[in-house]
Amino acid sequence: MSNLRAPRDYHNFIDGQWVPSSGGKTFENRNPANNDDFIGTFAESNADDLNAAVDAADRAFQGWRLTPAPKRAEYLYRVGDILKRDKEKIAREMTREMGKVLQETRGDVQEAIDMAFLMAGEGRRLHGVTTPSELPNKFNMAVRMPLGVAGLITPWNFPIAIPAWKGMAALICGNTVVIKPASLTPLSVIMLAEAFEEAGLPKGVWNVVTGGGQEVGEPMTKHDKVSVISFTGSTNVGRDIAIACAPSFKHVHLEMGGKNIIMVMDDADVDLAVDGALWGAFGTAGQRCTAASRIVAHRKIYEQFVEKLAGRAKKLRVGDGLSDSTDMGPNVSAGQIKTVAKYVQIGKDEGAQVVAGGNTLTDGNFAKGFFHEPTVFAGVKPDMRIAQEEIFGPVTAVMQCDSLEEAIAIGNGVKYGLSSSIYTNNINNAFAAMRDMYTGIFYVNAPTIGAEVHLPFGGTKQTGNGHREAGIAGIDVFSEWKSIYVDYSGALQRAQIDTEEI
Ligand code: UN1
Repeated sequence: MSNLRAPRDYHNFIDGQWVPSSGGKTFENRNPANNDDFIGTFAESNADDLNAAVDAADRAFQGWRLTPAPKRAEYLYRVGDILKRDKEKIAREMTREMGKVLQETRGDVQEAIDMAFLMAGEGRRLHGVTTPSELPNKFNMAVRMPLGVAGLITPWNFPIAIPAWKGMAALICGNTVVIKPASLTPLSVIMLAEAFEEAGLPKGVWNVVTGGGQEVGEPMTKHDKVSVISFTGSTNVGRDIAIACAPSFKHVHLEMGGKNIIMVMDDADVDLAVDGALWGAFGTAGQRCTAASRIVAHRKIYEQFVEKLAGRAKKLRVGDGLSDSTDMGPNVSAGQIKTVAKYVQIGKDEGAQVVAGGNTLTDGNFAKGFFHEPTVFAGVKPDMRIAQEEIFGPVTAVMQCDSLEEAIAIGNGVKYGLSSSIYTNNINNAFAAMRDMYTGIFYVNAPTIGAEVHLPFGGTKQTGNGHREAGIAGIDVFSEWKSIYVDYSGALQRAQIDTEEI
């Protein structure tokens, strides 16, 4: 632990300054693997703090908007380099505040680095459209313009990657940013702000306000000067945000729940599918929007698959994510552990069988953290609550099917549509599932997790509201189209009227 930061008071980052909340309130942040490990206090902000940050972002907007995009990109390249240099340090602090194992927090920082570089590259593209006019001596094009102040509300499960997905896209398009990180993982976003500060980003372009959803998030969704909100979190909170943004027609991008499925066909490489299911279900202790919380296995390989999966799940080593010998870290909070335990009970009451795990861990080293065993339910029916509702913990529900068609019907039979996957060696099955699964992300012979930053990320149905982040799709959220017509004929030319009939 010696190379971790000493506890201290962290402040908001507003207009290039580190400032405490105007109300003087703070909240504590502790390690979910060991509650005695105190990380520091953070500003418990209020609407005045949020207003100050939005005013700073609004003042900075004109200068930033008019900074050429390739110049804006230079700051992003610099931030990418700083994150690369500090990757290990940031990853360790992130494991300490969020719990997932070090390999995964390194991946989280890497995702932020990748996004910084991807969006920096966009600074020399941000392509628009040029197209012929229907009239002579007239030039037509459509260009992207920024919206203004972007309000970002980000989750705790990818504490730096998701802020970077949203933030890098917002900045390269010429928007300024106010971000409210999840209260369970504020330090990761503070560390990102430190990188922006070191990169010399102009003051007011990136602002961080820590604190609660009601105190900071809600006023953000209602603020006149915030033009777009981008949120990742639960479907219920996403709905409230959409409603709060509706009266002012604020743009809103929502990335919400998932109930992702792995389909294992009778012609699959079963051992490969077991590897994928373990990683998909128990990576990040199941706390990913993309987690494989459902599996459907063909009747012919079902028994074999369940036995192997349960055997491997029992062998996963649960513990402190900072230790090299840990495969799966704690859940992020007491509340999260309670939800997991509640759903395990629901699954038992519904008649599903626990074939691995099933318990909260409270003895010895586990006593001071929020640990739960990797848990596999078998004999699950598609309409059971554990097969329908997002749990966001280390629990997966295995079902049985007789055909690809049935697997697809089960797969699509939930209210979410984020990610899905098939294990098969039959190319026809793979292509049919690729076409018919109504999810925003689909994998063949890989689990439901593992999205890369240069492809669109998001989902259908109650997972999203039609937008995507990451890739080029990510810049659609943070830019508006302006269609421009330049008439150099010297005469009045009327579209649709002064065109010659042929
Ligand atoms: C999330 O689950 O909220 O594809 C994000 C993945 C990661 C991102 C997940 N690259 O699982």
